[in-house]
Amino acid sequence: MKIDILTLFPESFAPFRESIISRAQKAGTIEINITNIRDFSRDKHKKCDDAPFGGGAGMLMSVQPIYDAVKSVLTKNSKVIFPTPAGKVYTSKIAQNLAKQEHLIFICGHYEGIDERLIQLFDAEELSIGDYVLTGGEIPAMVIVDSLLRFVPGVLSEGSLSEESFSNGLLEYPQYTRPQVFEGLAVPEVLVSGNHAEIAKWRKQASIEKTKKNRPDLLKGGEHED
Ligand code: 4GY
Repeated sequence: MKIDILTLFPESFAPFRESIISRAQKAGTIEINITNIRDFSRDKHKKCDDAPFGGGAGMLMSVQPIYDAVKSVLTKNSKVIFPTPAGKVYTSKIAQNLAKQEHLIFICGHYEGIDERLIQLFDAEELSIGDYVLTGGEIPAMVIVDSLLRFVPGVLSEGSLSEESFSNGLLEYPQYTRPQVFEGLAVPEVLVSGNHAEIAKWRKQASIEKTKKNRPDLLKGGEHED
């Protein structure tokens, strides 16, 4: 999978040179390219913002530099993503579908946003990572890329996927490691019993309890009785 990220702040993607993502890049499973939108400004001062028609506070990103930046990476198999609080809420299910794409292009917005015609022209998918407003699209782009990579074959070690939160519609069960008693708190006895059937039962029940407490909205479907 190839991922192009278009941004006015390429330095903010420094964390991408670390950890899991760079390992996946080295393995050749994915390729991530960062493009500076400012390189596409035709203005003599490399200006990349402009006032909105209709007036109001703040500036928009100029349309031409973004248009040319997208054009410079676009192929017939590209899918363009625009992270915005005005988008459809991003979920693990959307991550799994994005992971099947050959090429993703992220437009990172800044200031008050981008010209709506860019959404139209590139049939961009508007995705929101949650109901709050950040100062730019870089962090949401990183969130989306980081979270979809686990669904690209070969990026995560096999097996680390299936028991995580959301894979079964429930939150992850509580986990414990050594020591068996810490600050007077003991690990649930069943987890040290060696009885794998009982452990699986306990984990399912604990997942349901955790979901009831933290995310009751996830239980609305009613599949998980108890
Ligand atoms: N929430 N989910 C989000 C965001 C910042 C101005 C457009 C979000 O996805 N993006 O808060 N983005 C804005 C800043 C330009 C993006």
